[in-house]
Amino acid sequence: MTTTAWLPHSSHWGAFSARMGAAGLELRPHPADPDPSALLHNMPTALNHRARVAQPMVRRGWLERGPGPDARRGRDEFVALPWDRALDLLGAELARVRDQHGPGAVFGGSYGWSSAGRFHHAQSQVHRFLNTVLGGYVRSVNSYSAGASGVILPRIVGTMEDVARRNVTWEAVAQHSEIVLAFGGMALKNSAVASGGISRHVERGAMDQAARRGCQFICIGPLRDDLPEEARAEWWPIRPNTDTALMLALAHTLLAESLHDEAFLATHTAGWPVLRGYLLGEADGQPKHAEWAAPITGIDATRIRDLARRLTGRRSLITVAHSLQRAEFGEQPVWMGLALAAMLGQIGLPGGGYHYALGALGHTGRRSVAVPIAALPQGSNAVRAFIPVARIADMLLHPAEGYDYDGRSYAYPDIRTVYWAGGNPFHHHQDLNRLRRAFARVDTLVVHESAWTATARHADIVLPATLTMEREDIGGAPTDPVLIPMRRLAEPFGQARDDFAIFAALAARLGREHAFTESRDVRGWLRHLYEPTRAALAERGLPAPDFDGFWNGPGLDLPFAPDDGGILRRFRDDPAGQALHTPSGRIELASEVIAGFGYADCPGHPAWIAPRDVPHAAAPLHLVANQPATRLHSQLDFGATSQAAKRRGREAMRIHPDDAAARGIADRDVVRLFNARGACLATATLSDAVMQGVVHLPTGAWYDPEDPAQDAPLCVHGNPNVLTRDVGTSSLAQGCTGQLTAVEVERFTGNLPPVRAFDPPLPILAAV
Ligand SMILES: Nc1nc2c(c(=O)[nH]1)N[C@H]1C(S)=C(S)[C@@H](COP(=O)(O)OP(=O)(O)OC[C@H]3O[C@@H](n4cnc5c(=O)[nH]c(N)nc54)[C@H](O)[C@@H]3O)O[C@H]1N2
Ligand SMILES: Nc1nc2c(c(=O)[nH]1)N[C@H]1C(S)=C(S)[C@@H](COP(=O)(O)OP(=O)(O)OC[C@H]3O[C@@H](n4cnc5c(=O)[nH]c(N)nc54)[C@H](O)[C@@H]3O)O[C@H]1N2
Ligand SMILES: [Mo]
Repeated sequence: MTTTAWLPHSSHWGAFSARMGAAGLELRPHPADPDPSALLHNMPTALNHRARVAQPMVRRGWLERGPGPDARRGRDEFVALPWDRALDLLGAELARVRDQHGPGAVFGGSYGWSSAGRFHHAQSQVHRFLNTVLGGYVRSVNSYSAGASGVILPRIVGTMEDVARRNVTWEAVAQHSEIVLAFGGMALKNSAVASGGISRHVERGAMDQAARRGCQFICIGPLRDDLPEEARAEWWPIRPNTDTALMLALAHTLLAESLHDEAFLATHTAGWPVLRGYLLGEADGQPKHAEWAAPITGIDATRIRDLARRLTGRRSLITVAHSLQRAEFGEQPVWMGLALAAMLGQIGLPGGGYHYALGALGHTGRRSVAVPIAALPQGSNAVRAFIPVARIADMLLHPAEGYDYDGRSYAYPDIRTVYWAGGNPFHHHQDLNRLRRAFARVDTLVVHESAWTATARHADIVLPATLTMEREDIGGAPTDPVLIPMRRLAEPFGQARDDFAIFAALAARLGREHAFTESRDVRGWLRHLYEPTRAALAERGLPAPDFDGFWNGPGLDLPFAPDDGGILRRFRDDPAGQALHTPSGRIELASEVIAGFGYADCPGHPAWIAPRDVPHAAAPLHLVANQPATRLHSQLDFGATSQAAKRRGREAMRIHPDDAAARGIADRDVVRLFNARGACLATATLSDAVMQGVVHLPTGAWYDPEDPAQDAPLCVHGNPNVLTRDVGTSSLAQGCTGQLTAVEVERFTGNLPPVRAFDPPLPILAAV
C-alpha cells in the first residue's frame, strides 16, 4: 500500500500525518505542535520489524497437555496455527472456564496503555468482550501511575481529575507563579505523552515564559534533568523517598516563624491542630524541625529554613510527581505536599497552591475539552471481585488469602484464565521473577500482541494484533483541542487482526456475536462513536461536520472549557457553598476516617515513616527506575528513537562519576545491577546529573532472560523490574512501589550474552 496524500493519524506521543513512500512511512508532526516528541520516530521502523507477531501461536505444552499450571511458560516452544483453529481452541477453553468455574475465574484486568485510538482501545475491547460474552471478569482498580494518590486524594481533597487535571494550568504558571517547588521535577520527557493523543506540547514554552518573568523553579529530586533547561531551575538533590521529611521540616519552619496562613487553615482545612501537634512533636517527643530532617534527607538545615521563607510572600506552587507515591508509604508525600501548600494559603489562587502530578503527562495543566469524546461502551460486569491493580502476583500466588485495602478486608479470587490485550505486565509489574512464578499457576494465559514482548512469550495463546497505523480509528483526549480521523497508513502485518475482529470472531463461537458487535463493523462503530461529539458541537453552534466530512478532513477543532481554576478555586472563594467532597467538606490535614482504619503504615495525618527498602551493605545504592525518555514504557522499544539511545545494544544506566570510580566502572562499560531478587545488565553512562548514591535505569527495555529455565535468570538487556519489590505502598491503597529500590552495581566481566529480546522465539513449529 503506497499513498501519495498525507493522511492524519495520532499516537499517545503526538498527532501527526504520514504517507507511505517508496522508502517506507514518512511522518510529520501536527502543524500546531510547537515542540513535537521524538517518540514519533519509533513508529515507521515498527511496521515490518522482525519482532512483530505474524500469526496465531499456541504454546506447545498447552496444546499437547491442555490447560493447567505449567512452569514451562516463558521457555516452551510455540506452534503456529491457522486463525480458525486457534480461535476454536480459545473459544472452547473460555466456555470451559465459564461453565466449570464461572466468569469470576477469569482475570480480565488487562492493565496497560494500549494505543491512542478510542475505538480500538484494547483494554476497552477486552472488557466489553468479557462483559457481553462471558458475563464478566475479575477487574483491577486504580493504576500503576497513581496507585496511592488515587485512593488518598479523594479522602483528603478531591478526585484525581480535580486535583491533577482541572487545576492550575500551564497558562497560569506562565503568567502568575513566582516560585514553583517541584517534588520529583516536571520532566519534558513525561509531558510528551498523553493517553488518547496530544496535538500541542506546551510545557517547554510555559516554563520558559515563567522563568523569563522571574519565576523561580526548584527541582527536588535525584536527577538534575527532571526540569528542563528552559526552567532555569535550582537543583536540590534529595535522598530518594525522604521528601515527606523535607516537607515536614518546611512546614515546621513556617509554623515556628509564624509564616503560615492561620486564617486559611481556619476556614479551609480540618485537622490542623492534629498536624500542628505532630510537627511540634507533642506525642512522639520529636519536633519535625530542619535539624531533624537534615540527616534524613541529606539537605542542610539552614538551607531548609531558607527555602521555607522563600516560599512565603509570593505566589507559590507546590507540585508532587506521581513518582514520589510509586514507593513505600507513597501516600505520605502526596498528603504532606497538600498540607504544606495549605499552610502557605495559596490553594485556589491563579498559578498557586497545590497541583498533584503537574507535568507527569501531557494531560495535566491543560484546559478541558467542553464536548464529549468517543469512548467504547464496555457493558456491565456481573462479577464484583476486584484487586488493586498491582496485587496481581499476590492474587495468583495466594488465592483465597486475605488482604487489606482502603478500610476493608478482602480475599483474593481463584483465577484460572488470565486475558491480556493492550498491556505488558513484564513491563509494568515489579519483581518479574515472582511474576513468572505467578503466571506459572494459571490454567491459561491469553495475550493479544503486535510484537513478541515477554508477556507474549509467557502466554499459552498469542493472537497477533494490528498496530494502530494498520487500522482506522478516532483519536482524541479530554485535554486536547482536536479530534483526529486516524486513517489507515499501512496494510496489517502478516496475519495480524484488529482486537475488535478477534473478539467478534470469538463472540460468534460463543454464540454472542451481536451482543459484542451490535452488528456494526469498524466504520459503523466510528460513525456511532463520533455522533455525541458532533451533536454537542452543533448544539453550541460550532462547526459540526457529518462523519464523512470529519473523516476526510485534517482533524476537527474542539472547544475548551474556561480556565477557571476548577474546584479548588471555587472552594477557596466560597468554602461553605462550594464545599469539597471530603467528610469535613474541607481539605483534611488529618482524617478521622483514615485514622479509624488503624493502619500503622498510613496513620490519620501525614507522617514520616522510615522506608524499609533502603540501601544497605549488600545493596548500597538507590536505583531510580523511572519512565523512559525515548519510548512510552515498553512500546516500540525496537523503534529508531529507543534504539538510538541504547549503548552496546543495552539500556543505558546513569551513575555518578564518583560512584563509578569507586567500583572501577568506566563510561560504556557493561555493568551488572543486582540485589536479592534478581540481576540485569546495562551499559554505564557516567553523569553528574545523577546525585551520588543513586543509579538511574529507566523502565521499558524488554525483559530478556539469559536462561529462562532458571528461577532468577539474568536479564541481559536492562529491565529494572527484575530488581524492584512487589509490595504495596500501604494497607490503604496497595499501590505499586516500582520507582525505587536498593541495588549494587559491578563491572560485568563475563562473556557478553547477546540481546535476543526482539527475535521471535525459536523454534516455531508448524501445526501438525
Ligand atoms: N519499575 C517501574 N515500573 C513501572 C513504572 C515505574 O515508574 N517503575 N511505571 C508504571 C506505570 S506509571 C505504568 S502506566 C505502567 C505501564 O505499563 P503498560 O501500560 O503495560 O506498558 P506498555 O509498554 O505501554 O504496554 C502496552 C502494551 O500494549 C501493546 N499494544 C499497544 N497497542 C495495542 C493494541 O491496539 N492491541 C493490542 N492487543 N496490544 C497493543 C503494546 O505492544 C505493549 O506491549 O508501568 C508501570 N511500571
Ligand atoms: N517519555 C515518556 N513519558 C511518559 C511515560 C513514558 O513511559 N515515557 N509514561 C507516562 C506515565 S504512564 C506516567 S504515570 C507518567 C509518570 O510520571 P512520573 O511518575 O512523575 O515520572 P517518572 O519519570 O517515573 O518520575 C519523575 C521523576 O521523579 C524522580 N524521583 C524518583 N524518586 C524520587 C523521590 O523519592 N523523590 C523525588 N523528589 N523525586 C524522585 C525521578 O528522578 C524521576 O525522573 O509519565 C508519563 N510520561
Ligand atoms: Mo502510568
